[in-house]
Amino acid sequence: MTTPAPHELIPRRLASKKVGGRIVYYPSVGSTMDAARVAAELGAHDGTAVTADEQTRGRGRLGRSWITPPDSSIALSVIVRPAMPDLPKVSLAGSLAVVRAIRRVTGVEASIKWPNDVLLGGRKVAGVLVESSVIGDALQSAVLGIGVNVNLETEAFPEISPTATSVHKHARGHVPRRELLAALLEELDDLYRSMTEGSFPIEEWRERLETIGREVRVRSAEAMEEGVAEAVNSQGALLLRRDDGSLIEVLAGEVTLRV
Ligand code: BT5
Repeated sequence: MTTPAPHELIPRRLASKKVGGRIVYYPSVGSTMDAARVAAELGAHDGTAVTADEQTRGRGRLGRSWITPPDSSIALSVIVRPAMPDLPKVSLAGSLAVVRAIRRVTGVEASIKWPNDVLLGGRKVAGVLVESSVIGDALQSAVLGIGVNVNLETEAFPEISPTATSVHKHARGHVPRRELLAALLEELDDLYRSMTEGSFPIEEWRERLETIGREVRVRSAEAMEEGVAEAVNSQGALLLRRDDGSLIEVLAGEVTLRV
């Protein structure tokens, strides 16, 4: 009997202690978010990672869709159970881990568009989504979802081609997904540990933010606000200086540059 070769995506060896300690792989799945949520409800360990070669119903925030065709992307969902006050940092860890992993594997420097898009050359190369399950005041579990376009030919998808990019276009050629996934899991492991130890590197995340100091328009679930993106606080919330001089804190939303 022969042992099947490990799939192209699955890392052979990881330095991680927690994140990626177990990896569940699907050739094709609706969304890794749903598969991870079910696994979390069944008691999967903290740090369990769910990944897929293809998603047929990949999703973004607020019901938007996330395109994940086969052989082209990383689709990853990680089960985490942080202390409730650390929950906002989970998505910051996601975007910072993507920046670090891309740098480690390709030497290319990505930036972050608040709150959590990862950009290369001003276009979106990765997106981050956190879904949590709370009963009463208690956080049961959260799922950190990360989608990265690795070798995706974005031109084939007119709905995203004007705004999206893929790592391979900036790294001169095909990028090994297994290596990038391994780096991503290891960086997430490092950031998750620093979060639980109270030493999350918020400054490193801030330094990658390209939004600070710019005139922006922020659309959140509640309202549309305009002003100068002045800073982010220790939880990653955006501090926006409105035209009337007042300063407001925006927890989540959509940023466009004001022209
Ligand atoms: C996000 O949402 O950016 C979060 C995306 C999270 C995807 C991961 S993949 C693994 C896990 N499983 C899932 O089902 N989801 C997570 P948002 O900020 O709402 O951005 C969504 C918008 O990005 C869409 O409306 C499109 O305009 C655009 N978009 C969709 N697919 C894209 C892609 N592959 N690359 C770049 N932009 C894309």
